[in-house]
Amino acid sequence: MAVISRGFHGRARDKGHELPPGQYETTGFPVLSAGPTPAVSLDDWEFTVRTETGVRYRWNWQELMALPSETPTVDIHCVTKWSKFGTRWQGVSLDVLLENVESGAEYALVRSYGDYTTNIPVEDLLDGKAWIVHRYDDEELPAEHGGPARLLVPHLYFWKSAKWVRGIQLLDEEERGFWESVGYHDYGDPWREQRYQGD
Ligand SMILES: Nc1nc2c(c(=O)[nH]1)N[C@H]1C(S)=C(S)[C@@H](COP(=O)(O)O)O[C@H]1N2
Ligand SMILES: [Mo]
Repeated sequence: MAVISRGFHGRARDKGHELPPGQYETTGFPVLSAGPTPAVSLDDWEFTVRTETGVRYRWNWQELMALPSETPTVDIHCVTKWSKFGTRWQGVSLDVLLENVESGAEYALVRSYGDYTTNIPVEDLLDGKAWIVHRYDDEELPAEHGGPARLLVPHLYFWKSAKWVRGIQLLDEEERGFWESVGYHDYGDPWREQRYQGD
């Protein structure tokens, strides 16, 4: 007798992709920016990690390019309810960037050129879950999608994936970012539908 798992049949699956609750699939790539697209030249670009004790670690563009990169293909989920399956990126894992950073901090506040911020627990940046990406679909990352480089943290709602990333501040206590301080969820897990504070 065939044993069929109810869970398997009860879920909408498309080539292994799954939609979190309340989301719909889009095949386009919407642009969502809270302000103007900042112009950052590669000569001036730098990425800074600042620890809870004030120690700074910096990478310029050449130094970022010299680090080993990965090519994650991931599904992304925006809190405005679109999801996009199978997006292809190239960038440096945060495991590589944070490897030699001495810190015991649990929280991170990610900062962008143009002053956008978002808060993420440090553990959600580690173990292959987050990248600083500089290429999308085999091309340089377009400025409207966060080029020269953006954070990619696909297991959280896409507002956590800060475009035009310029640094990460490590903190002992959580500080809220741009959307979190106006009511969006501190963590933002799409699978638990954590859209707003209190969800
Ligand atoms: N710096 C910055 N990063 C940002 C945003 C922003 O307004 N500024 N918007 C966020 C939101 S709400 C989403 S859904 C994604 C959108 O990325 P996209 O424009 O490449 O689709 O970027 C996130 N990162
Ligand atoms: Mo979003």
